[in-house]
Amino acid sequence: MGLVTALAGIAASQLVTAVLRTRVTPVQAVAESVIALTPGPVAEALIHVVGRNDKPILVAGVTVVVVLLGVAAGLLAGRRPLLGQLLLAALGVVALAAEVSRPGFTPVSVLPLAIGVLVWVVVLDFLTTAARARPTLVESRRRFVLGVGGVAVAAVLAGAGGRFVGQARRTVESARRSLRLPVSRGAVPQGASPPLPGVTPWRVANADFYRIDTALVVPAVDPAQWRLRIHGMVDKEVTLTFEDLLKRQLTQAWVTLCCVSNPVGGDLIGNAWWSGVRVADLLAEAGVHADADAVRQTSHDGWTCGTPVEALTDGRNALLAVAMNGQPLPLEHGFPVRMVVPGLYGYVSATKWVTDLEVTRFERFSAYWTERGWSPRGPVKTESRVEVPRNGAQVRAGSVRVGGHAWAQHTGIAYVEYRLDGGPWTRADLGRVPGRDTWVQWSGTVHAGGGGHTLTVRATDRSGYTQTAARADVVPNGATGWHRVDFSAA
Ligand SMILES: Nc1nc2c(c(=O)[nH]1)N[C@H]1C(S)=C(S)[C@@H](COP(=O)(O)O)O[C@H]1N2
Ligand SMILES: [Mo]
Repeated sequence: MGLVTALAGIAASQLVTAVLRTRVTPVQAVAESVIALTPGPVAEALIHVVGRNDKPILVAGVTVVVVLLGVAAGLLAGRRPLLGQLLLAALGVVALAAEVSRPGFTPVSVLPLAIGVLVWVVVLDFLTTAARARPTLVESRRRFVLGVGGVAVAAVLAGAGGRFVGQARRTVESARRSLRLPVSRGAVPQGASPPLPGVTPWRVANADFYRIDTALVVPAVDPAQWRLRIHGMVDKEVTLTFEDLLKRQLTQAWVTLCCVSNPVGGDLIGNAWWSGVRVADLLAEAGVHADADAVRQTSHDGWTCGTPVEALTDGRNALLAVAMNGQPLPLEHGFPVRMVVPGLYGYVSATKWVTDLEVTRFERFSAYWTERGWSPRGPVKTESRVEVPRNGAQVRAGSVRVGGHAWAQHTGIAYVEYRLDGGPWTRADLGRVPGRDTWVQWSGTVHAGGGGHTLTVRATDRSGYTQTAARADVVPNGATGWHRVDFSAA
């Protein structure tokens, strides 16, 4: 009885969410609050790394807890109906607190929750009354069973309906499909990839591009509604529509984006051809005050980060990007507009679904990840990794081809060296790159006799810095250390 009640309420709130197109369902709002309230950099590091996987798990977890509490309320209501109702009401209050604290909250967002709780209270009351009728009377038993069955069926229907009825996402997907942007797909430079199967392609396809964000529900931002406001320490505020943005001079460039949470040898990195408007031009139009040193960026879903004014105005291709590899940004990667800044980790620069740029000073604010123990400034560290052979691979003894990627965005890679076991460092062949802002593919050959081997790689950037062997954790500003793989030859 409690189970049916809980499911009915959740399903009803989901249906109302879908019909009203509010941003998140009450359950998702609670799950988002759980993320926001998780204390300590370690817990956050976990969330950051787990990326896309934590979300369905978390939402499922919250659903299970709500359902269990519903069962408890049902059991309670069997004896003390008022207590059962009170438990449900308390649950409603927790969800309400979560919703109010979420970005994009409007009074309308309360409706799904209100209707969900109303359904709970009414259904529980109906079922307890039915259960209390004399069980000896066949008639009332049948009525009870019919009641439970009816509510269960209605709940399933409402839940299913909620998934399909007028989702905001579908509207935005179709707006995205009908966009024709004046962008090119970008040609991969000749010689960027040495012929070595098993190495990640130099251009990472949109569908394969890593994804990191805190959004439980991918924001569905209609380009017709999108606005970017530039304000704060500026001579004059600027507000742009998507159309305004497209009228500006477009810049297109290869830029490699990576995540501060990428462990040594990890794959939270991708390279793409980005098309967008230079942030420097827009900031110049607004007139940045001389004493400002930071831009506080805010996304549609309330995520924030702080970017040095210098990185946005020093001549590099810091872009408000509208396209990725010649396509409008995928929704997951920030449609309709995101920031991309060569040389900075994503957590301090690459705001997806960006809507607000406040020119300010670093000491005046903290941002989403800096509040959780990560550094306010996040320049990319010089790194490299082995992709061939894979760790644990078995290869034929003799001459073995090896390779991978190295990166030091906006500094550039000077050379890459690899070493078999305790042998001498050998310089790798480097793929051709268009500039300093992308990763570089490296390759080479080692002579491996039968048995176990270790291959180690290290890169030196164009400032003359060679990667340190000292291992540092990803918190607070990026991992260091040499990547090595173990393989065996026979
Ligand atoms: N709105 C929003 N933008 C965001 C984030 C986020 O959580 N929310 N995460 C940032 C981080 S930590 C990274 S590494 C990049 C990842 O961009 P991608 O998902 O397109 O690869 O987005 C950045 N932009
Ligand atoms: Mo990140």
